[in-house]
Amino acid sequence: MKSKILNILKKRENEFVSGAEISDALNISRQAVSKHINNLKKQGYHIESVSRKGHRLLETTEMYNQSEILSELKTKAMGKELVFLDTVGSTNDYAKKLAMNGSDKMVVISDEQTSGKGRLGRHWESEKGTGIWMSVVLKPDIEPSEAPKITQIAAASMVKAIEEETGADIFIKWPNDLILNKKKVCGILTEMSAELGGINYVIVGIGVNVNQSSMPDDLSDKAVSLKMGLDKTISRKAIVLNFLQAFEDLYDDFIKNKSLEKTIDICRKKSILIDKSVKLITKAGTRQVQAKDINEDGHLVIVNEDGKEEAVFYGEVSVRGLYEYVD
Ligand code: BT5
Repeated sequence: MKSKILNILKKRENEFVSGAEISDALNISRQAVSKHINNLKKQGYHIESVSRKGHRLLETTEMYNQSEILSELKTKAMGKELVFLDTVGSTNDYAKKLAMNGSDKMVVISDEQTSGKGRLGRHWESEKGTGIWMSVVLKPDIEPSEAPKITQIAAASMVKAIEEETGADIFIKWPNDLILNKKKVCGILTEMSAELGGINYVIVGIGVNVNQSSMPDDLSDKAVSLKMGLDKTISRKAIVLNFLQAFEDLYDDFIKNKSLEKTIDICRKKSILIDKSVKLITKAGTRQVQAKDINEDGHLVIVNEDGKEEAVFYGEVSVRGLYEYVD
């Protein structure tokens, strides 16, 4: 309801809208209107309320919260159930607790993470008020072995989302990093709970560095924010909205039409690995190979030490000149 009131005030920004008009439009009491307006004020909205005139929104600075996102979200289902937190350990862990009872396509966003995590238990730096720290809960009826494709769908969707909003040229470092100016601007952590019968849920965690003015010393040679790269403040809300729309489109295409074509098209065009000599790091060891393609299943195609092609499902890749890696 708060987001509906916000929408009415936004459409008539700087104009007074009477409490009676809002209560008629939304079929709620005048007292309920006042209560919601007060809550919006507490959230930080600059709303002026004058008796016999009504309420007007004087907003200028951008707000990033649940009502803001829901009031503009146009997806069918993705993110319609949205949990927005001020602070949390990890949105992935929080989403996991809600996943069994929560709905498919539910989203958890936090303004800060105190123990954000990357793959293999690594730390993910998630400073307050600067980045997008978000997890999507999915309940797909697919084989567990297909779950890594969802990481590719998320990567392609986030490239689209950032490029649409900023005009920046973003690249994908298979399987889970997005790159701006040769440094990491976004990481994706896909976790899954599955049994023999199939998948219980998949959590796709996405971290985007948006408005940090600098990165911590230990990351400064490999990490960057959109603001640092583009020299301007970027709207986190706009990127979240773009992402949820793009992700819904590409994910539904995969689940309903069994098609990964649009996703792979983006992953190929935007790959920073194709045609490069790369170090492939897997549990079995480190290999120096040539990256050739991303295949239709989202696997990395490499030319191996014997000159033969191989599809790689999982691993880490390091590239000369990226993240300052020099052999
Ligand atoms: C990732 O792991 O890139 C996955 C990151 C996923 C973060 C999201 S935020 C929302 C959700 N909730 C969570 O708790 N996590 C997800 P990996 O490929 O393992 O990369 C981790 C490495 O990236 C670290 O070891 C650092 O070197 C580096 N790193 C840490 N924080 C970073 C940051 N903010 N930006 C860029 N690089 C970072």
